[in-house]
Amino acid sequence: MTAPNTFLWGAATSAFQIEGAAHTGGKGPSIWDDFCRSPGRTAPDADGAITCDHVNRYREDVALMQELNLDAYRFSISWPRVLPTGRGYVNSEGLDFYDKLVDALCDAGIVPCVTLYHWDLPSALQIELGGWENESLPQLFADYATIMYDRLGDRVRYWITLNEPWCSVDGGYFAGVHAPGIRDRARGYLAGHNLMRAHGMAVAAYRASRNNQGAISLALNSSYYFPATDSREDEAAAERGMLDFAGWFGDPIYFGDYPPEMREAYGDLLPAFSDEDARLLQKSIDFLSINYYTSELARHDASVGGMRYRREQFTDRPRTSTNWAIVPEGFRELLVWLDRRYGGLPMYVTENGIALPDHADDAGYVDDPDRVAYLRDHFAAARSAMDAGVNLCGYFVWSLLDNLEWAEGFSKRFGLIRCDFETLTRTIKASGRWYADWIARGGWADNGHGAVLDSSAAGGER
Ligand code: GBH
Repeated sequence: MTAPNTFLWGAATSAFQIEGAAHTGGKGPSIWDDFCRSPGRTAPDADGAITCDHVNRYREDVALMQELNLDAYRFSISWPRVLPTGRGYVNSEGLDFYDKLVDALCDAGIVPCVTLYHWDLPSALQIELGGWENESLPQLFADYATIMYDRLGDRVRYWITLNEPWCSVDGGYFAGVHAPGIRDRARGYLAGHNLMRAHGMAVAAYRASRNNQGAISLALNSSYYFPATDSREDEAAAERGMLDFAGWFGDPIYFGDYPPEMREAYGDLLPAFSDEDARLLQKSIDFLSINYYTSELARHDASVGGMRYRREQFTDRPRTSTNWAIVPEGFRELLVWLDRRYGGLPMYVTENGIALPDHADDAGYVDDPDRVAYLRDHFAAARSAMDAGVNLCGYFVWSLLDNLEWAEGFSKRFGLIRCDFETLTRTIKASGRWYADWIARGGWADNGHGAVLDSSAAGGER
């Protein structure tokens, strides 16, 4: 893929977190609908039934995107809205919804970027087949993906197969705090393995489809690990941490296998890719897609099984509502690390943002200078990575609007736009206005960081 010559500034969301209409419109249940209904697994208010009611208000939301001057919008498709039981019967009302959304975006001049799987697996596939632990899931995912390529691929040029497989496994199978709520390392590595195989097959299906003119990737997430001390042991531990985090799913989609250090450390816990799997996975991304929120510390610890490091949190940093340390310089380091390891691919930041305890005034307006500062500092860190050679082509803020933060419920607000969950009224926050202005002024161009594009050659503003 050739890098587009226009930088895309966007915002991101996901289906379960904003759509609502969880039990209407012919949609089938997902593992997240089930998880939210299991007593004690989530915050009491965690419920996907209504959330932001985006299914019924998408036109208003697209108009708000225009007010924010967005070039692009990243959203996800709910697999069980399209295929209520995950396979077989197609719910045309669900497919029509995404078709209309893409049309509305195109009419508004906003580039759609589609994620096929942002964690909301059709319940039937979990109950009947055991979910991602079943080796037949990858083919079912590729079949579903093909339905979406066929229906939307004439207008959608940016595709992301899976959002953050690291989170699917860490939350869903290691910690058990996300659906399907399992706590078992071997089962987690197996689920992660089938997620990788699903990505490989879905990319092959894309490249074989009639609508294959766009670019496809997988959204990685990673903290950056700084060594806990400047000892050589901790420096090596931090590098192992990077392989364990970013490399776990980054290496397969670029090299076709897990990092050799992980294979050595985890042995039989990591399943083997067949030659066919490896062939499909190698170079299976046209661009790198990375979601970043925070950085952590790694300390050498031989008593920790596997990769022999201990994760620690920064103690000297301000923290967000989700209790993550704010470390913009780790963002720069992460982008550079990915660029070096994965051959200088074009890169998109597909999520970055902050949850804060917003306070709305009587008119619903939120003045959120800390969100502006977070974004400004992370934009600068990304720009500095570009100065170090990273070919960054776009940046999506998480999130367009306040939404359902998974098991944490509605209290963690990430939006550029406030959503009042009683009235469903949307109000652009100060950060949203700041972002609209940032985009209007050409991003970095007029903000003291130099121009991304040579403005004289491009004939003025972007
Ligand atoms: C993303 O997950 C999701 O894609 C999105 O749906 C979600 O709403 C958004 O972020 C905000 O959470 O947790 O102490 O190990 C990102 C989740 C955040 C997981 C940072 C790893 C590292 C610190 N990641 N986290 S910790």
